[in-house]
Amino acid sequence: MDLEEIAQVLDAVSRFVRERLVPNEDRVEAEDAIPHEILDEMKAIGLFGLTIPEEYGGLGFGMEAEARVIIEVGKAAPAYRSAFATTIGIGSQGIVIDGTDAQKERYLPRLATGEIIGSFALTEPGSGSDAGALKTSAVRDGNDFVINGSKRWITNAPEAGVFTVFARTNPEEKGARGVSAFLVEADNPGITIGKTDRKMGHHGSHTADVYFDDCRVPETALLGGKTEQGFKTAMKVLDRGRLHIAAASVGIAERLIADALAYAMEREQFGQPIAQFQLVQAMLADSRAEAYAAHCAVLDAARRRDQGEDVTELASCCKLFCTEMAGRVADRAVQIHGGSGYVSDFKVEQFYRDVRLYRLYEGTSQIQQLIIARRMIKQVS
Ligand code: COS
Repeated sequence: MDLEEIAQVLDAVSRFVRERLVPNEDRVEAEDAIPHEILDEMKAIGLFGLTIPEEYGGLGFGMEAEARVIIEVGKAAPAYRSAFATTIGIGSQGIVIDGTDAQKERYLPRLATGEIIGSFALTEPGSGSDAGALKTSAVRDGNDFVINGSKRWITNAPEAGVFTVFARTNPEEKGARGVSAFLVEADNPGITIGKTDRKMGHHGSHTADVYFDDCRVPETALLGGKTEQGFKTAMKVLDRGRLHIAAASVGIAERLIADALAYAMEREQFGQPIAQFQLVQAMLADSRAEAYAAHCAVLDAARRRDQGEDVTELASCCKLFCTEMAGRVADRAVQIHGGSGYVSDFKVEQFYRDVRLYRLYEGTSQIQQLIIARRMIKQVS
């Protein structure tokens, strides 16, 4: 896509956010579901195919264009983005980056239209931050692999059509090296989806455990046709995913700032709008400055990724800074709203809960710090 076409998509997405997503936010929160008609509209705009290559029916957006779209969509309740985010991100990028031609042909066209939802099954009850310690096993049996184990908090598991599942094929190797990735279809009789988790926020976006009980898949389900490459695939996918979450954090921060400013201009105390008070202005100004820095950082790292740079360190810098920034901005937005920020009549109460997740998933802030520092040390040793 050329720049003009990307600008047209961005324009359509901005309009969609204002006219369709924001007005339906209370409904999504109350019903814990994205309305079907909105999902259909997302598919029609191309959101489910945003990052899938054009030859497989997607829009083929690079990282910068994706980040720009996600900043826009991020200005509405986070559950909307989550509906398509795993399909364009962690649930498809393993196939895009490392899949065989046959795997690409089998899944990418249906992912791009939203006909099937892609999901990413890495985390387990016993392995979260230490992803390489996962215990789910995949044992070769003739031309098949048999998968056993369980996965935890898997986003979009109840809706998924295909899971990228990480399982240990080499039991001798306890760490990251023994892990392989498989594409497992949700209608496989060896899969059971647990009950949908009750969460602090992100209502309308569903997570659940996924259980594999003698789940038999053909060897063609092995991602890229190679064993023991799964952990690297996961890390490559997460490099992109972390920039995506950073962009989403920028979007929600910009929304919270706009809402807090509007409230501060309207709410009067001591005979004047509270926006006239310097202590309120300080909260607005700090939020604006931090969101601006975060916006610039995520676009810079995204552009570098598009130019072929290794952005592992920068992706972690962006994930760390942008998600922590969104947490601070949400906290100030509640403070500016005062008591109104603590009741659910205004959206800040919900967004305050929603943004908390950004500092946890796709690697906690502490994991990002660890990745950044490890890279810094490696560069000088
Ligand atoms: N791209 C490509 N390869 C990568 C990579 C990346 N971004 N990051 C690591 N690798 C490779 C390493 O080079 C290493 O390869 P070799 O075995 O050939 O040396 C291999 O992967 C293992 O890497 P490492 O030794 O760094 O693994 P660790 O077990 O120490 O784990 C962390 C590293 C902690 C960074 C990783 O487990 C992690 O990201 N944890 C968080 C998981 C997460 O985000 N979970 C959220 C689930 S999705 S919602």
